[in-house]
Amino acid sequence: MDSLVKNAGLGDILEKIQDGERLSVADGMRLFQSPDLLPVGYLANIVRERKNGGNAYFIYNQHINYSNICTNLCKFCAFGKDKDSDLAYEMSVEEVRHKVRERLAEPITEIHMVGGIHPDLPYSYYTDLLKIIKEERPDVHIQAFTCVEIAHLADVSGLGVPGVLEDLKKAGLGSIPGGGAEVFSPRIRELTCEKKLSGTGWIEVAKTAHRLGLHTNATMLYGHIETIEERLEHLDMLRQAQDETGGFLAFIPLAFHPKNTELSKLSKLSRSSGIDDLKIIAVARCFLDNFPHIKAYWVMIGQKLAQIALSFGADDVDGTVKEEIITHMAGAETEQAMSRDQLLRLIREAGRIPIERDTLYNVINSY
Ligand code: V47
Repeated sequence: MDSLVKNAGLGDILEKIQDGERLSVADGMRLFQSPDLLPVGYLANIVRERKNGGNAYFIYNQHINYSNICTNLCKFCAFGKDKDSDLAYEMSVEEVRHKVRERLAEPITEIHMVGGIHPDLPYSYYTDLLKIIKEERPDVHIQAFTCVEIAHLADVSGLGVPGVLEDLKKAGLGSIPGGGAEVFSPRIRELTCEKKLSGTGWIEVAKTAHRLGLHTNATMLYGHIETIEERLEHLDMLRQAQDETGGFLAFIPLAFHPKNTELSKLSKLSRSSGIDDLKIIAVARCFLDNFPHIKAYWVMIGQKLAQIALSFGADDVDGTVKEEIITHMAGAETEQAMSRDQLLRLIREAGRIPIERDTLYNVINSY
């Protein structure tokens, strides 16, 4: 395989990776531009193996999207709706309690909860959500509110970002998911989500969370109008932030799903290819040398490709999920949930050891 990598003109990058040397942005560009997927995957697999050995992680989790009402109305999003839309919804705190209660018999360790940027819900609604989840399931880890929602809540509460994070922590927040990052480039934000928190704003919220002891994840929404330069710029900003704080747990590339989105009405866009899905995971694994985990989120790329991604740099496939709305509103054809047995099979068949983890990657069970 080493000769295959050299024949692909990537011999110097192989040497860097073998020596544990950091890749430059130019190296990352060459990996993206390489027409040879297998050598890029091989490089990523070296990094994955060094960091995570034979382990591949999953989690028993539940997703709750408390409301899709959103003032940002990003052009790539089919989930967010105007308050007056027929498709708008908003769960009451008691409805969220019910959602948690109806699954108390399951060994759920994480509740992943995000929503839109709501124009008029009071701050107490958000702290009440956290409190009632903890009342129903005291031991669950709540991973909730993207950096974009946190910035919004900092405004609504008047507490500022550090203040709101401390307050949400007291109410039960355990960590912050990676959504809302999209592509940090001001050009992409201007064209697709001009009302949203800026890329540097997103990074600042994440770094503030890290400094207050809250871990966060990071995502990148790819496969629409972004260039590979903009992908690398995004990854570089994440790598620099991680150098400063060390608080990111996982990077999760999110494949753009065009159905029902404004962006697909403006220009003809199709789903990302399998090659691009794998390449982005592999380049991220090679480039983000300070991220412990790269997640192949099966909801976005399908169970089969997520399985293969475990040989292209990914060491995590996310979890049971149930039930996913954001990507399904945009045309995802994947299931809305996976069982633990299905996840075990997916991972075992990929030649990895299935590790059920909690949100912070503590081992719950090694199978
Ligand atoms: O923030 C919106 C993205 C995100 C579309 O942190 C879209 O572990 C594809 O962030 N096609 C929400 N993606 C999902 C998310 C996430 C999911 C699973 C695990 C974690 C984690 C984070 O989905 C949004 C946005 O970036 N999104 N619209 C779309 N049409």
